[in-house]
Amino acid sequence: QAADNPYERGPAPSTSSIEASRGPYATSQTSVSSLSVRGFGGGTIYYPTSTSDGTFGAVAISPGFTAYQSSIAWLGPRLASQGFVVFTIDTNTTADQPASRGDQLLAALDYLTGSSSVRSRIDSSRLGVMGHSMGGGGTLEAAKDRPSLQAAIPLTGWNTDKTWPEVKTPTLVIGADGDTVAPVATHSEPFYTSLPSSLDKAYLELRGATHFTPNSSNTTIAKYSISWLKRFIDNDTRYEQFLCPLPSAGLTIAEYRGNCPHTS
Ligand code: 9J3
Ligand code: ZN
Repeated sequence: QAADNPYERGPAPSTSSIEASRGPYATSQTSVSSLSVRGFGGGTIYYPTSTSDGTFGAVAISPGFTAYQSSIAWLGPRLASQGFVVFTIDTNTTADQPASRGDQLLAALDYLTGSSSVRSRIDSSRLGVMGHSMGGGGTLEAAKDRPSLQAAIPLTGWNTDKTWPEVKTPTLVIGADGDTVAPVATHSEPFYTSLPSSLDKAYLELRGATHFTPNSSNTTIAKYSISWLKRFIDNDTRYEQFLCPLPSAGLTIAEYRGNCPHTS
């Protein structure tokens, strides 16, 4: 790792390395029973198998309304193999609303860093949150409630609260151009616009995508999520090249907005 950044992990990235189905780290996984935790519904922890690179940042990910961790499971090994501890969770009930999902993401992070079997592998100062739909709404709630979080990524997020000026966490809002459940015009776009203009923030609108695009492997979601998590959880400026200058619209991106250069 570079002497000037103690948090940098893994080799120098390239477009192909962030688009690959797996990153440089072999991963393991362990399941967490709902019976053994309070405040969320258990889940699966994916983590780099080796301990020789030191500790890693960590990310908790919530599914959406009526859904289980299986709906976001692809992100576990995809992100962990790039050098993160990733906790895909179940919620207490599949009907839990976004504010509750936000609390549950934070409870999952507290479990991960405080009592889980992988706690010694994690740098508890470098944490992030992600989620799909109401879990994306919960991602914004978690960031609002815990400004020490280093990165937040709502995926086709859904929330009745459209305004997020309180957020201090660098946030990448990912929407889908064909979403009829959480249309970008009434969800992701106002979420993005209402975040502070001084915040490191970005809006990625997927082209040819639906509300459920984040429920299976997607290279565009993966490459920009990896870049955002690396840039803001690990302070790894080697990934800035994929975020600034802003990516252009094209085959898989309908629109991309953001503020460059990044300030944190
Ligand atoms: O988590 C989601 O998919 C939220 C979208 C939804 O169905 O909200 C209706 C109450
Ligand atoms: Zn608000």
